[in-house]
Amino acid sequence: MSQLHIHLYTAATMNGYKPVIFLEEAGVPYDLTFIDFAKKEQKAPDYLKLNPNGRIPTIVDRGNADFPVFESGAILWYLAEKYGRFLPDEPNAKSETLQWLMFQMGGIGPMMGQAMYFQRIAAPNGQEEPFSIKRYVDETRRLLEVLNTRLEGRAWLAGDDYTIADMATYPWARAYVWAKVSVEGLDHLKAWFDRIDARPAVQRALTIPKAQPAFWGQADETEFVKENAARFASDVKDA
Ligand SMILES: N[C@@H](CCC(=O)N[C@@H](CS)C(=O)NCC(=O)O)C(=O)O
Repeated sequence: MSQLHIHLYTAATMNGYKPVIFLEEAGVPYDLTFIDFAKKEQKAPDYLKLNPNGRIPTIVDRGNADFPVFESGAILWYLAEKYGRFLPDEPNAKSETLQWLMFQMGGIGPMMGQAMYFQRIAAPNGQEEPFSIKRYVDETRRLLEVLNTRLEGRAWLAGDDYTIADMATYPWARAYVWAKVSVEGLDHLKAWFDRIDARPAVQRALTIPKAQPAFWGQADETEFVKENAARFASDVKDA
């Protein structure tokens, strides 16, 4: 039997879910290695050869001489071109898709990531920083308002269809509870959440490699918060 082309290295985080969503949506067979942060597997020398940044996700394409791709936006773009799915061919629609993909990669991800870090990792480890928390929570809310305005009168972020821009943005924006950011009044954004929540491939993807209902505000957070803060405790001490 021929080998599967795509091998995915990932974990149950916002960036980690993105390629899983693509692969499930496209119905592409793949196999997966779960990267355990508690064991620092993302910093192992062999993994760093694939992803010099020492983070997840990464893919290796066995169908392309074991070509490695890191950075979740670049992974979505690579998969979209390889499989001809979820990235329009028409130049303006393609550019719009990449604009909203970059908006996620350069804005929503970093800002929400820091809002989560200061509240969910630093604070429970004794480093309470209200100034930083306010900065990242306010900036995240502003970026979610930009998404809400964009989604007024349209179903998807770019072009006429669901694209890799939606796939990249959804796991972050949808985790607004985890970032402790309100989506009060952002009705177009909430309607877009509902549309993506309803996609069976997305529902499957959010259980692979592991379901984290606390991210999406669907579970009692107490135990998960402790576990999450403990996973990253050494990072806070080293900071
Ligand atoms: N810009 C990168 C960010 C990757 C990233 O920050 N991944 C996080 C999980 S969401 C990670 O691997 N954290 C582990 C660590 O920092 O050691 C991407 O989009 O792929």
